[in-house]
Amino acid sequence: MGVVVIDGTTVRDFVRDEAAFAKSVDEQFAALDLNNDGVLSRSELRTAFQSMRLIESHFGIDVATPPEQLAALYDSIFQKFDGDRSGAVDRGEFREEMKKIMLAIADGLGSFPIQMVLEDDPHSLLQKAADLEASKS
Ligand SMILES: [Ca+2]
Repeated sequence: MGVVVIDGTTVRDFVRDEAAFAKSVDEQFAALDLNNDGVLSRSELRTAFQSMRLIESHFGIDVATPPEQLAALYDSIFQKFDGDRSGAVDRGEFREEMKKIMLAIADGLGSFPIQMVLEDDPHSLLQKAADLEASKS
């Protein structure tokens, strides 16, 4: 686990740095595409969100959420990502939706820096946002 100090501006700057953001999201996408077919299936996306924990802040899951509600929630998340309703999430769809999620997190953080404890995840976008910020100073 690592501790980062992060605020909304850090996250927003990261999303606006299109090259860095696209590269990070693409790396994350590749890591999540377990069967390497170039798209994320329903179960791959679900595994992703279960491990990312991003969802807890963005979609308001807490530990007490019953399994059937969780299933419905993951379905609705999948539909959000699968913009063209093809039954799978491609790289462009993933980028687009991750951008929205990160901007929503930025709004939630506001301008007041907070400490966040991140689990060890080489593909954590929040970690990368913090790294980018640190590299500038
Ligand atoms: Ca796949």
